Amino acid sequence: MPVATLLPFTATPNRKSASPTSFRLTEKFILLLVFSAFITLCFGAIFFLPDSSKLLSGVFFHSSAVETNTHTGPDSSDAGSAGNDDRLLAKIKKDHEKALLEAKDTLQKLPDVIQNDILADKAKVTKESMGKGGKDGNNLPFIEYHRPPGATGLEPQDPETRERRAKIKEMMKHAWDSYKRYAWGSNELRPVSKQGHSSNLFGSIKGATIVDALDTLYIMEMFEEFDAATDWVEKSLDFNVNAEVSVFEVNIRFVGGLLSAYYLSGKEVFRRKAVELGEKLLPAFKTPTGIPWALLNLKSGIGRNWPWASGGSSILAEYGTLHLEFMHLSRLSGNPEFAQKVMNIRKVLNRLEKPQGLYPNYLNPNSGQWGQHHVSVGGLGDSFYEYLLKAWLMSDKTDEEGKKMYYDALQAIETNLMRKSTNGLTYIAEWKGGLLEHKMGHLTCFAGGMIALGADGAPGDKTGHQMEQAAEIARTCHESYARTTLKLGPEAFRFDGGVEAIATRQNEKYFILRPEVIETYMYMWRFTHDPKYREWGWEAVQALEQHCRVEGGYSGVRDVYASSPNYDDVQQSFYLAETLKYLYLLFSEDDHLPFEHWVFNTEAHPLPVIRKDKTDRPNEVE
Ligand code: DMJ
Repeated sequence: MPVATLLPFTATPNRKSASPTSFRLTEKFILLLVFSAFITLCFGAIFFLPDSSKLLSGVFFHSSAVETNTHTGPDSSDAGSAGNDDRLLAKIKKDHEKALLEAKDTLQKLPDVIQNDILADKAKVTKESMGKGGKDGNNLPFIEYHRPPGATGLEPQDPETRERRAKIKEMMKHAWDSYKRYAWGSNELRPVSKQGHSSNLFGSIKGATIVDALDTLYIMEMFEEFDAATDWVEKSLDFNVNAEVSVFEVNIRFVGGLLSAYYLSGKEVFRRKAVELGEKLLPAFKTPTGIPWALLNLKSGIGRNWPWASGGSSILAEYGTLHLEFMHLSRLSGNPEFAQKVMNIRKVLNRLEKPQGLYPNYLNPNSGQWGQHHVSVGGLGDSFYEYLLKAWLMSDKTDEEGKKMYYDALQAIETNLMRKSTNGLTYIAEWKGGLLEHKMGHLTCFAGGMIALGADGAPGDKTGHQMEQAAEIARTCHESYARTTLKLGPEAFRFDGGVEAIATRQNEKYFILRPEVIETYMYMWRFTHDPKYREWGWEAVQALEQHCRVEGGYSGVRDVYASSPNYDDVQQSFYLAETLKYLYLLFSEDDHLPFEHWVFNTEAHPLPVIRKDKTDRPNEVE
């Protein structure tokens, strides 16, 4: 049935052609009656139906106080309106005066303080808006995940390299399986006594090896193991502990490990856990200068410094090794506070006079003054320099301040600490109040890789010079291994008393599965493709297999000059995070975790470069 036939008074072609005289009088009368009833109904509707404009304004427009006042109108006959107006005027006047006073206060503040206030206000607003459900169920902003390139790599072309890489994967499997079998959930494994080991660096946080190993498992494509580790993180990784932790260690291993696992896998649980832990570390910054405490009770938020550290000082390599992780935490959480905290550290450092351009290892967080004038590119100082360079690289080379601080510091190190032995070995000594101690730590050996990584951006045509320095440091560190019985490097070696690259003190002869020398081989291989770096790496693999591998995993040894190993019975979590990862990358193609897209934190956890033109997509690199 056509619709038109159902409607009254609808002209149809037939009706149009009909003559008006065809209506009879009674029909006309009835039509008039119906028409007038309809008109009456319309009028009634105008007066009695609710005001539709008001209904609409509730749905589509938000009425403000100003609008309400306007609607009420200044000529309202409301008896109380005169009183209301007076109160309103008084309030406006008060607000105005308050604003003037605040402006006056602000003008008296230093620009730095004003900027900090603005940043703090911004952080507060962000935090509040996070609480108002602007974010997902975990109070985190939505982020579209894009995996950066090179998360996994192709098999190497050359058969020998392929075989060697496979061997390193087998070593990882042995280390991981042993940990899983004997120490699952503990921080580390005791491979000889086959039980768990808990370091007090992590308080009662558990699972350091699991979190530290996540990204190594992923890049080696050990996905079954990665899934088991992920499951443990989801169900058992707990930061609600009433215990004191090392802010630095927890940051580089746990926050760093979780961030890398997130960027490699895209699993939200890692982002959530990283941000949760990062927030728990924030109270460490509650000091008069904002230089964080070394130790923090995660429950009470009370911090302190190591009692042995120069009159309660904070340590350069600790407070200076938060930058990369905290920048990523801000990107992933939408909370600028993390970034502000680490940028403030730089501000404090840049205000201080530096002896010979060097950064002393100790800084008092209360006074903002240096403690003892000890300088080291090894323990207590090392990763501070590394993070200056990597902050610049990770910022897509926009962090000019980090860049300048790095190259200036390196120049001061070259002038004051770098020396050549009688037989031509370049080393980096330690500096104590102006006097040199001719000792180089195993930890200092990372500097070969760092200098090579920064050589390309070196100012004043120094690229070649810095590459030579890096190669010389790699050679010295290789010598420190080659001159031992076990072919593994001592904790520290000396260039005095007639020795070169040899440990002379009993308490410096141990090897705890550290990565720094292999880390430098890996960087040198990538930049030069000189086969000697792979050969040196392979020598280390053989020594590890021969002297550190035991049935229950891998152990450190107490004396690298002894004829047979005396085990320390600890499989350090960094053995899985760093040593085995750098070895694997040394025998991988260059497009596996390529340097133009990834920057390694000091625990070898890869973090993507934050592209300057992709501000809204923190993990997108292309
Ligand atoms: C690691 O935890 C990190 O590399 C840190 O920066 C220094 N020491 C250990 C490994 O030796």
